Amino acid sequence: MVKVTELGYLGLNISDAQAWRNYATEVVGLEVLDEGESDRFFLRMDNWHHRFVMHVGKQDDMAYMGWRVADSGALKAMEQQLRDAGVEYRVASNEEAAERHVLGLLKLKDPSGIPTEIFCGPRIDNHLPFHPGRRMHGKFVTGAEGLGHCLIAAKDPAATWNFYSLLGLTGAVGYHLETPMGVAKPFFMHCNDRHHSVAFGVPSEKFLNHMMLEYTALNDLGMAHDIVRQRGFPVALQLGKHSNDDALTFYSGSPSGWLMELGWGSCKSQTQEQYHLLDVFGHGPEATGMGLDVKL
Ligand code: MBD
Ligand code: FE
Repeated sequence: MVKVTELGYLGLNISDAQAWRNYATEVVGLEVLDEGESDRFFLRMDNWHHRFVMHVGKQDDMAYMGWRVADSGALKAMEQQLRDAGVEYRVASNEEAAERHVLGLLKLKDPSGIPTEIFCGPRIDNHLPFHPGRRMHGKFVTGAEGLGHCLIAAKDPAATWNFYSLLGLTGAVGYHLETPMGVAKPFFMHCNDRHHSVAFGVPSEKFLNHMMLEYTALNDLGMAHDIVRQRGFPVALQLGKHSNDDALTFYSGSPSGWLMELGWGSCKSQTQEQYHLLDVFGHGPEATGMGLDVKL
């Protein structure tokens, strides 16, 4: 069986380009790369040409998720795997692959309709080392662990689990959580050392509930938190430590409404299932109505 190796890139539809440029650089520490295209700019977090394509328009939601496989042979084998499972996909044209700065690309949809891309051969610009948008003590955790994780909408969690399992991810229910709408039982799935690359099973109106980016240095999480507080960005869940991945994180509202979970200190993915009722400490609720009104 072929497996994806990492969550490699995200496409994001955004309506306020200037707000995002400021937030991404001055709060999070990402680097803006503008190649003069009128409808988009890029965000970098390491030496990849980009990790985020910011599509400027009228909407605010995730546009697509890019899952990497090792090479063109693995991409061919993934095609067979999708065909055997009866999952529709399309081999992208050379122009479409070039648009993503990758060597090979498939396009399909997950069971909730989230545009999904499977690719090999990303462009890595080692001649253009990552330059953070604000001072940073360390870096972002990427490498073999991909860009971070996303909590996404899943209309049918069982079908969603089947789909991401077919892509090669592994995982299970990680919590039983109290919400205003009853008990949520979110799934957490991984494809490398990162504890989880995708999670779902919390009611979400948008494709994207939150994305999590991880700092190597605790000081950078502290700085992000200071800047969020100084500038008065809404905080949905205060600083706290998750029970499943051990990460110290907080959730602030992005200029697009979805949450940004910024964190530090996550443990690696686990081989055995376990579930939790509550987090270790913190993650107290603050700004409500931002998609994560759960008791952690
Ligand atoms: C996470 O990253 C998360 O977003 C939630 C809700 C619970 C555990 C880990
Ligand atoms: Fe998360």
